[in-house]
Amino acid sequence: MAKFPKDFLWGGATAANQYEGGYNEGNKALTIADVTTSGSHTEPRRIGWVIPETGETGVYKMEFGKPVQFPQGAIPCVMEGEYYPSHQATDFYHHYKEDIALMAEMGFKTFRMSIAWPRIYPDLESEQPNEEGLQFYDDVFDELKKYNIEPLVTMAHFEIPIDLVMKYGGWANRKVVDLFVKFSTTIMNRYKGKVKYWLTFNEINMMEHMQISTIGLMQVNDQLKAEAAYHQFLASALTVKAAREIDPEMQVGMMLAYQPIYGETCDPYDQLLALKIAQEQFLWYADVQVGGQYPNYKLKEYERNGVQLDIRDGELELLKQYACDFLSFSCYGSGVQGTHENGGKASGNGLSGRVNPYLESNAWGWATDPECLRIALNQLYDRYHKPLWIVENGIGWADVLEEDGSVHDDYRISYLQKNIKSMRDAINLDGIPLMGYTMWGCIDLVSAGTGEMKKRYGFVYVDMDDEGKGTLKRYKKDSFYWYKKCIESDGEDLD
Ligand code: P53
Repeated sequence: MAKFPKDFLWGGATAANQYEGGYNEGNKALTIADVTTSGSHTEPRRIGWVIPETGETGVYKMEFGKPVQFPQGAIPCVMEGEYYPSHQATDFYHHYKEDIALMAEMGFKTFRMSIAWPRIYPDLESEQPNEEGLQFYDDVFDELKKYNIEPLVTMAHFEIPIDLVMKYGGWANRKVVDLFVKFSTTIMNRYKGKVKYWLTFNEINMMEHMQISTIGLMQVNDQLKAEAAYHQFLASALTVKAAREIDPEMQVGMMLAYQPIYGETCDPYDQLLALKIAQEQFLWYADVQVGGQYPNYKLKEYERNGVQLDIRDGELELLKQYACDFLSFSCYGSGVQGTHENGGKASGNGLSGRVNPYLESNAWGWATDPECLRIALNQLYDRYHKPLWIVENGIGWADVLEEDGSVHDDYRISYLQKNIKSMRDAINLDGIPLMGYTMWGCIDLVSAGTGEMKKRYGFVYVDMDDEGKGTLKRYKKDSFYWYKKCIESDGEDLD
C-alpha cells in the first residue's frame, strides 16, 4: 500500500503579514508590509514615499525581479485613501481559536505560522520585549497544543520593521545581526517546550527579486546584496547556536524558494543555462545555510564583480558549525530556461523563465507541474543529505462562494492529488526523508505577490475582498473535506 509514514507532519502554512491583521494592536510597530498597497496580476503593489528635507512625495512600484530603487533620501510612508491589505488581512489575530479548530478538524499535525518581529520588539533597541506580543503567541501555541498540533514557526517571513529600514538601512548593516539574534533568542527562550521546529528566514533567496520586503534595502547593488545575505547567514548560524544552548530538542531549518529548472532543449547551452540559473537563484543560498560554506562558483562571481565581504575571525567556522538542521522549501511548480529565440516568456511567478508547453497554468500564469515535488526532493536530497520539509505548495485561484456557502474547488483538489502523489513516490520509491508537508495559505489570506484577496489558496474560504470588504466569516471548501480524508488515510486515499 502506498502510504506516508505515521509520524508524517501534515498541515498548512501561513505568514503573519498576510494572515494576522491587528497591525497596530498590542503595541505592534509597523512593517514594510503595512505600507504596501494591493496590486493585481498586471499592476504591481506600491509603496508611497516622502523625502523629509524637501517634502517631495512619490510612489514606488514593486516590480518583481526589478532591483529596488527608491530616490535617495526617501522614506516609506502611508498614503491617504489607499487600502493596505496587511492591516486586517484575514484577521487570525482575532480568529485564531476558530481557525485552529478548523485545522484540527482537517486532522492537521502541524501548523506553519510566523511571528511578527515588531510585535515582540516594537522598539528594536529595547532590552525589554513587548509582553502583549509574547502573550499573543503563547495563547496561539496553547490553543494548538489542545489539539496536538505541532507549531512550525518562521522567525522572519517578509517581515521588515520600518525602523530597520529607517534607522539601520536594512540588512546590509551588520548591527542588524545582533538585533535579530536578540529577537530569535527571546522567542526561543520564551516558547521552549512549546515550539520545537523553527525556520529562520522565509525564502531567503527571494532577496534576489524583492529586496525591500526581505532585506529592507531601498537601493540595491551587488555589494549591498552580498552584505545583506552574509548578515542573514550569520544571524541564522547564531540562531542555530542559541537553539542548541536553549533546548537541544529544537530543530532549526532553512527555508528556500525552490523549483526544478528545466533546459528548454537538449542543446548543452540550454542545460548549462538551466544549471547556472538554479545555482544563482536557489542553490548557493542552501550551499551556505545547509551545506555550511560558500560554494566556489559564488566566490568566483563575487571576484569577477568586485564584491568584497567583511568576514571576521571565526565567522566562517560559525557558518559551518551551525548550519541548519533541515532544509525546508516552497515549491509551486517548475521553470524553463533556454537560449533559442523561439521560447515565450512565462507570465508566472518570476522564477519560471519560459513557457512550458507540457504544463497548464492558473490565471496568474503559475504553471502547475505534477512531478515538481519528486524532482525537487531528489535534487535537494542528493546535494545536501539532510531531512527535507515541503513548507509551501498549493494553487492560487479566484474561488467562488456559492449561495449555500459551498466552494467547489475541484482544480485545487486535482492539483493536490498530483502533487501529493509525487511526494509519496519520492518517499516510497526514492527513500527521501521528508518530515512534513504544509500547504500554503490553508485558510485564505492576502497574496504576497499581488496583495490581492482574490488569489486564494485555502481549504477554508474567508469572506473578504480586494477592497477589504467582507464579514471575515469562514466557509469550508470542497478541498477541506478532501484533505481531511487524505490525512486520515495517511495519504493513501487521494481520490
Ligand atoms: P503569492 C513568488 C514566487 C515564489 C514564491 O505567493 C513566492 C513569491 C512571492 O509572490 O512567495 C511565497 O501570494 C511566499 C508566500 C506567498 C506564496 O509564495 O504571491 O513565501 O508568502 O504568499 C505564494 O501567490
